[in-house]
Amino acid sequence: MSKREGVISTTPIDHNYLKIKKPKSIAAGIPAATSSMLHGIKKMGITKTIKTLTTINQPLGFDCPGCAWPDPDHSSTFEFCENGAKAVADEAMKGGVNPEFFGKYSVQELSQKSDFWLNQQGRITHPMILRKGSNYYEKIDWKEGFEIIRNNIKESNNPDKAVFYTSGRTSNEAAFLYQLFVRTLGTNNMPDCSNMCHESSGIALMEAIGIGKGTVTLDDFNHSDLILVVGQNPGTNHPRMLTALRDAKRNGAKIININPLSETGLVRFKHPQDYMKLSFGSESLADIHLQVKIGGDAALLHGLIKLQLEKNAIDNDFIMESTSGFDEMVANVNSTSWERIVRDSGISREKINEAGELISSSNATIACWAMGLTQHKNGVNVIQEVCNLILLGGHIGKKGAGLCPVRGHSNVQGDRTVGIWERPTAAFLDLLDAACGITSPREHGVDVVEAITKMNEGDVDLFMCMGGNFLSATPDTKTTASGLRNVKLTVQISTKLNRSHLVTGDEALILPCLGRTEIDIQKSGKQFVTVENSMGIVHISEGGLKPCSQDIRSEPWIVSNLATMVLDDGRDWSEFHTDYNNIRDLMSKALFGFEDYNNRVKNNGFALPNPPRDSRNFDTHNSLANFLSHKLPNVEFDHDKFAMMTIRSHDQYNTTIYDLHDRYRGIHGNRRIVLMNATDMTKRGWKSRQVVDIISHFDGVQRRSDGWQVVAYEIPEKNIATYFPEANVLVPLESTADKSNTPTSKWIICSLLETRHTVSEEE
Ligand SMILES: Nc1nc2c(c(=O)[nH]1)N[C@H]1C(S)=C(S)[C@@H](COP(=O)(O)OP(=O)(O)OC[C@H]3O[C@@H](n4cnc5c(=O)[nH]c(N)nc54)[C@H](O)[C@@H]3O)O[C@H]1N2
Ligand SMILES: Nc1nc2c(c(=O)[nH]1)N[C@H]1C(S)=C(S)[C@@H](COP(=O)(O)OP(=O)(O)OC[C@H]3O[C@@H](n4cnc5c(=O)[nH]c(N)nc54)[C@H](O)[C@@H]3O)O[C@H]1N2
Ligand SMILES: [Mo]
Repeated sequence: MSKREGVISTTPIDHNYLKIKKPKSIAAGIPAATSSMLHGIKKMGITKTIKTLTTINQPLGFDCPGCAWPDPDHSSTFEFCENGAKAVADEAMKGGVNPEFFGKYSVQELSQKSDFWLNQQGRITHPMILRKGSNYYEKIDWKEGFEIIRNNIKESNNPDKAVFYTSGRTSNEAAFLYQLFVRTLGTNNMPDCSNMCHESSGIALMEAIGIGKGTVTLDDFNHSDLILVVGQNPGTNHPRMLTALRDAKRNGAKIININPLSETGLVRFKHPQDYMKLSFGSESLADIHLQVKIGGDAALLHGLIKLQLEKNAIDNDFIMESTSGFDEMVANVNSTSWERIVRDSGISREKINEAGELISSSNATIACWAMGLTQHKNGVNVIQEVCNLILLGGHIGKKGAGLCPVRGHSNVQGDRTVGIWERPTAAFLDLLDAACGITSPREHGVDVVEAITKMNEGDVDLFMCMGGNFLSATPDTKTTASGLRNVKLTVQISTKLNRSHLVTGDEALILPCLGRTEIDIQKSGKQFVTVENSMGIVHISEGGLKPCSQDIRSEPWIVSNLATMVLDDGRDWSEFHTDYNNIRDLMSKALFGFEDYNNRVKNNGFALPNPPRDSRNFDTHNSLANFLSHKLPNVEFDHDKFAMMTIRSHDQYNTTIYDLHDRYRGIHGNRRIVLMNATDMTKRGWKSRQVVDIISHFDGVQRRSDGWQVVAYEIPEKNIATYFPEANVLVPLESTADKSNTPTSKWIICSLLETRHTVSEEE
């Protein structure tokens, strides 16, 4: 097995420059609008910028690859946000990562560049191969690439030794074909980014309400009295959600923000379009900020539930008719003392009372959440506590109310709906098998964490990724790297260069694909694809820009050609890429809720069935909504340590680094930052810019990362925050959420050591 000498797996420190400003109090507005235009113009030129920004999220345009937040029904003007525009501009870059580029830089040299630099080089233009023992990628043609994959699968002769990852940008059509290919091959080894993202939400909701998805529509925000935003930073990660929150407020709703950080977007918001109407005032959003300690949400929720019970602010009819487990839930919550609630949550009794008051007086409450809840050991449990609070008031299946997990990747929900799942249900497989004439394996496959373990055990011959950046997105970067190096062949279907192209198996392929923004022409003509947003609405996405290279292919084309080469299953796979209508026709038969798919999706799209939302029906084991209450997690740790959360800056899309700033938090030019409470710093005699090394502790094992600068920040004492993916080297592989196996990226126990070397004030 070849280990390429000198190839490193973590992001190197590129410089020590750091400028600290006051965190912003207003999100969006003119700086956001100019920032999106500038990003666009820098990366794709003026004409392309205007063309691109005017076709995002339009009925006839493409779905924004930025996030899964839904579009308003009548998007007559620009419906984009700063970060959506950045995502689009980033995809629309020129094809700089071409065979000449790969001739110039060895894999070893590339691995020593920063993530920011790698992304700046542009789009990948040709299929490339890294041959065994070689340090340079070489051009290869598509057919030879597919043959190499086929040979690997034939030699391995065991489908369970192949693992197929999916990131969440892949269209419904490509994802459906991909899972059909993988199941025909004979395995359910389909880990996906969801395993690290909203898996906890899916499991929690499935047990509680019988569907692993949220129950609100965008319109519900206009009819809501109260919106809880828990563990989510919409100003950066779902900026278009701020418009929905603003409109909700204009209609009289209140907003409660539950977060260890106040997060600019939730403080005040200024819609970029308002400038065009010459209205310059900003609007405040959150009415109450509950500055919970990291991991303190379960305690807080017990407190809020206690208050509803005390005030008898509960929907007795709904509870009697449609739910189960109420008495057990009440007994459990009553056994939690107020002392414990205040201590674990870090929030005073008065503040909790204030929030409890708003909740009890609301007739229609929506609860939104994201990674601040899912990426904890009790991720599933704490989301079920959110469900308890919502069920208690009957805030489900009625206007203006419901549960709203806010998804990340723009089609992560759709990918799961069409079958990207390592643990498919028997009902899903039965229908798939009947419609497609295959016999899918019934044994569950591996998720992300299990895949890494399997690689490290030498049990993976082929590791293929439909998008994403597996090395950097996963926990425990060094363990993941050693796993990847243990694989015979790694294959990345990608748009942009990333670290997963550099830390590879013995042999590695890069198969470059079209992005969402690009025109996709196949034999029958121009094609469109379909996606599902965070609220279960399925609609069309059609790119309008010229592809960055003639040698890249669409994801459906890649999968159907690969299947033709690898499988001998008697199916004519070529009809799928010739005309995507053929894929959708098969999906109509093979998937629940997709009847007459082609017609319905062409007709403005449609909402997938959602029994709790549509009819207050719950497809659970007892056909009732279930109160599921849990003992509080232990959030105690040694007095000299910290609980660390790893979060996103304003200038990144997951592992893609657009720039080195985090404007809303006042951080400029550097990402190796530890946000820390000033009191904790004073106790140690530290000032901002103190350089520290971070050591994480789990199960007696220490992981270390050197050279981070401390910045004083409004964060609870004993809590710190660092950026993902630089900090992933510190996230223990074995530290995962119960039931969902999601890495606990928001709960890493660390100590900080003063480094001897210091950095200059500003360079
Ligand atoms: N521009 C941009 N947009 C994106 C992405 C991106 O990287 N860039 N990523 C996309 C993806 S895949 C996803 S999943 C989403 C992620 O969207 P978010 O979930 O908003 O992303 P994170 O930065 O992980 O932020 C988590 C938030 O939870 C808070 N938090 C952390 N721990 C706790 C806790 O214990 N309790 C509470 N109450 N809060 C806590 C943090 O302070 C932070 O505000 O965004 C999507 N959209
Ligand atoms: N510590 C820590 N770790 C985390 C998180 C965290 O909060 N903290 N968040 C987790 C979450 S929520 C998620 S979702 C994962 C994200 O994990 P991934 O989805 O694996 O990572 P991304 O960075 O989104 O993937 C970026 C790459 O996708 C490719 N790409 C972009 N668009 C397309 C396309 O249209 N098609 C194809 N085929 N490829 C494309 C590009 O090559 C790009 O380099 O990370 C997780 N990891
Ligand atoms: Mo995500």
